[in-house]
Amino acid sequence: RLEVATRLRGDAIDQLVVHYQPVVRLDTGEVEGVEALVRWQHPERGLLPPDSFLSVAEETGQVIPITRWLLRETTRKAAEWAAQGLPLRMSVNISARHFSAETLVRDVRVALRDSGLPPDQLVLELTETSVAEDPTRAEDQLTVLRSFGVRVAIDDFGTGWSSLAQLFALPIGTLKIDRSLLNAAERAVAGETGAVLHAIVELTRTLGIRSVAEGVETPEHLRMVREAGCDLAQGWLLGQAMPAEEIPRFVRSVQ
Ligand code: G
Ligand code: G
Ligand code: MN
Ligand code: NA
Repeated sequence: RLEVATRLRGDAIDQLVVHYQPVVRLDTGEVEGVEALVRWQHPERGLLPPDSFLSVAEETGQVIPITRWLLRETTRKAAEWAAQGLPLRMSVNISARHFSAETLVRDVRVALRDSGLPPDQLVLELTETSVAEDPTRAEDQLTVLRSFGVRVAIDDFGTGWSSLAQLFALPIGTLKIDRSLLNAAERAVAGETGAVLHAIVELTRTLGIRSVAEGVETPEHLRMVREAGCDLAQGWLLGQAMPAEEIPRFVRSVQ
């Protein structure tokens, strides 16, 4: 772990690559957007998943310059696709550390300004736990970000045990239902997972926010999330994360 952290401090940002996973509209089947997922193209160890280096980067604070770079890279990419007639909403994961830092607002503003991307095409994904840490500050931070016109999604919903009242008092536009719920469908009575999904979707409808089902891996998963009325879905069945060059062809092939 230490070795990895040390290496990231050098020129490793140059070795990061971004893959993009399609986010699909369940009513039309169209790709509405993509989620940016970072990987480390390590010179000796190959392509490393984010889990293997982001937790250390979070501890050292390196996650902030990494995400700053990622915001610039992904907004530029989304603006480039839009100029090619392929407008895709870009979702970027923001770590708890970055969310609680002063610099996030500036980093988002600079990325939007330099890329020219319309702000409503950028979605910041925050976990339940990072907004629950300090709800008052979270609300202030989100209000400023929302005033730019960017969208905010709560990621990994259902894993954080946060206060629902506090969570839904925040100015959020989208709820991403953690894939553990669909994973549980294989173990639990399928009807139970369906009922939970229904209840979550009802809740989002009432609150006027959109729902994304994550981890759609099988036709049965897809059937369940359609039946529950989720707005959007993501998962291996619908499209894996892929390099930027593959996105235009993928998006056109499903439309
Ligand atoms: O795509 P993958 O399964 O490898 O991602 C694993 C985890 O890493 C996911 O929980 C995802 O949210 C997180 N992750 C991926 N990319 C980023 C990133 O750019 N920033 C942060 N903070 N987390 C990311
Ligand atoms: O925490 P976050 O939602 O950002 O995590 C996204 C992660 O989920 C990525 O690492 C991505 O590779 C992974 N992922 C995407 N689709 C699926 C899927 O259908 N099944 C599983 N198990 N993981 C998925
Ligand atoms: Mn995410
Ligand atoms: Na998630």
